[in-house]
Amino acid sequence: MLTALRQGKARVQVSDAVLQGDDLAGAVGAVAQRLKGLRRVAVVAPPTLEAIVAIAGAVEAGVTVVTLNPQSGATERDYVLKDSAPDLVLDGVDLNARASLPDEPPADDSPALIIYTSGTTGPPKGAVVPRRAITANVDALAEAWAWSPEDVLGHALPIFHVHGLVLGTLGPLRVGSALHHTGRFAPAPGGTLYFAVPTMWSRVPEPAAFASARLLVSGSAALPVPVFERFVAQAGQRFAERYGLTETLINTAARADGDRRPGLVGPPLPGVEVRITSGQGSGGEDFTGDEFGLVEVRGPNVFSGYLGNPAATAAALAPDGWFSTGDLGLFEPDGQLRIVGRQSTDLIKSGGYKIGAGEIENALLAHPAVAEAAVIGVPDDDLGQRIVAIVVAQETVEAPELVDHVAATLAPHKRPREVRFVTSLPRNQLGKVQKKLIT
Ligand code: MLC
Ligand code: AMP
Repeated sequence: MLTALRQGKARVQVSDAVLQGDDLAGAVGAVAQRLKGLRRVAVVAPPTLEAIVAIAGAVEAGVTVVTLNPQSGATERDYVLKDSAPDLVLDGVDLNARASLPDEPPADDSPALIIYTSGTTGPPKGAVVPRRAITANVDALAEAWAWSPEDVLGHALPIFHVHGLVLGTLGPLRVGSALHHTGRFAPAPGGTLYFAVPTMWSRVPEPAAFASARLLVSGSAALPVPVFERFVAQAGQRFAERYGLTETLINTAARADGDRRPGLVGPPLPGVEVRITSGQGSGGEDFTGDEFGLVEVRGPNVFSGYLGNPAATAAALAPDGWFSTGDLGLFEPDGQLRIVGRQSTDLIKSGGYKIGAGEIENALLAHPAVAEAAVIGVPDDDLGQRIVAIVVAQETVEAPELVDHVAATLAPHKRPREVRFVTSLPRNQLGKVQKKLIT
């Protein structure tokens, strides 16, 4: 799968640490030889050379990788490890070890990654991403963006999610472009191609610093139009926006040689089918023209299901291969997709992370001072949406204590940015919280 790495043509730099060529292939080979024969490993994945070598080694050994957010709290970590039951948890590897890479496992339906992604209620689900999804998607993106070994890819994304992992880590190891993970998001020396979430792009103090790049890519959440226009004016750059999900990897992308317009996420990638429906699944009426509806996707990029959760898989993935994204969108006359919103208000996108309201509500309810809790996403200039918790307390408690409780039990990015105390939550006659009445 990681073709360039196998050919000794990959280069990875994380902050000031570099590993390249045969040294990189040898270090990955040493991990692969150590893991060979195992079924599944969990890798603690901070953005480090060690974690990149660990993930690449497992992937090349044909072992399924469960990626762990290094900042996950005990509740989240315990859940993921119990649910995925790995043979081993890998937290750091020896970068000085060298061995040859084992024969490449066939690029088929065998699972390469299990990535945990939030749903509307309950704990996150493990999306099983097969090897063919990764190879097909990286190759389609390479074609769309003219991504080549000549590129130097710069990013600062977390490497436990699709954006920073499949596109930002496995991508360059397959394509052969150098990878420079900068730690904090900033221009990389000689950088030609950049991947980032809208929050990172909107925080860039001097867009002109990216003027010499070949292509700037934004994704994982909607890029605000003013940010797009600021980069046009100050850097002469028009972003290529692309649209994806953990379950499908990337579905549509503006092309390097195509029309790149604010608010549009491009046409479908080669080999990917995208349709807009009324939401009735494969039996539903397909929408055409300027109506918006539910976005559905089919292709080799689509996952194989949620780990150990056939009911959730069946609810999202039809037997004929169409995956229901839960996003609302429409096709522009020129064939580019516009995402206009999401079906569920219980899925919050904050800083490019998808966060389920139910998971945070459950974490808050586990705090002894909390009697009732409702979590909503509120529009936010910096994060896209920010998490706000509405809480009915049964004991005296200060907001920072509840914020820290969520950060420590789940993960810091899931913490509420604001806590509002109320005496009761608005409920309907069946007792269901009416989030639309909370603003
Ligand atoms: C703050 N911190 C706390 C805390 N308060 N830690 C513990 N307890 C508390 N109460 C820490 C944080 O951990 C972090 O530490 C620092 O303070 C700042 O936190 P933040 O404000 O939450 O984050 P910030 O640094 O502002 O990050 C913004 C961001 C981040 C954009 C860099 O949200 C991000 O990396 N987003 C990328 C998400 C992503 O990759 N999504 C792709 C999903 S795949 P520290 O040490 O970390 O600085 C997908 C498919 C697709 O969507 O299409 O791509
Ligand atoms: P995740 O579950 O973290 O993979 O998030 C997937 C979701 O991110 C999608 O369902 C969309 O709602 C959102 N998303 C990804 N890319 C874009 C984009 N370019 N524009 C708007 N929303 C996006």
